[in-house]
Amino acid sequence: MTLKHLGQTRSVVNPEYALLTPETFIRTAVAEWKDTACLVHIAPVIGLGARFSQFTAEMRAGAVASAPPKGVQRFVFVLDGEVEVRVGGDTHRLTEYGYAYLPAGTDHSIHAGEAARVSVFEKRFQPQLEGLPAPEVFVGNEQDVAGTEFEGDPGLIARKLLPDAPQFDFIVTTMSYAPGATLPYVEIHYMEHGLLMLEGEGIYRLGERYLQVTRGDVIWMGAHCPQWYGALGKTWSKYLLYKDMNRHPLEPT
Ligand code: UGY
Ligand code: MN
Repeated sequence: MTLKHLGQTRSVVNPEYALLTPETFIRTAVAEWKDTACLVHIAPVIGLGARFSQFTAEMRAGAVASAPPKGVQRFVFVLDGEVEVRVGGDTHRLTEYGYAYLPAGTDHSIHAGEAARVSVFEKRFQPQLEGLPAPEVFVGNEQDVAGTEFEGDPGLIARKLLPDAPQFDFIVTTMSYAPGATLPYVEIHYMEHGLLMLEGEGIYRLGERYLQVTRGDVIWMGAHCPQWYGALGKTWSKYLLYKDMNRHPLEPT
């Protein structure tokens, strides 16, 4: 038990990574999200500077969100309840684990008839040097996405929620672990991550530390942060994972 009223927390923030646990979450208002409490977990002001933001939007019944600032892409993933995404004359109803990708400059709105909670990632779009066409609106549900074994392990299933195409400058996946399954080795890469624990629990190695993580926790991993996960408990664990992709490492993001 965390003795939060005595100043205890599992949260850790440093220049390379952050584990952010619910007892430290603060609700705030964000202009585009009406009747919504926003829990901004990750923003460029953190540590060595993330190039994206990650927040949870707690939408009250009747809440409406408008598009982010110019040049910014948005990915929304429904945690609880359902929302409607209205874009280009279409209405997409997203239920639990439903998601939508909205390219930069896409006029759209997100409506919650009843209270809903959504996880949001936003990133300023970095066009491809070759001038590929910009990515298009993409809608799906995580539960309909076929999984693939990560490095041949049937106990570790990756689901790519966005097309694996060079137009996209980030990808969002889910990683599902059987109890006892682990990442096969400590990963170190120049891409950064935002992570939300959706189900289950385990141990996350970040840098030199091994930290207990459970459903509802958020992690930021900066570029080159050593990372490894081992699933514990009796049920599968699953996390939602943002990663920048498909751009030259010398190009500014
Ligand atoms: O693909 C990845 O970067 C992923 N395996 N990383 C992670 O789960 N921390
Ligand atoms: Mn990784």
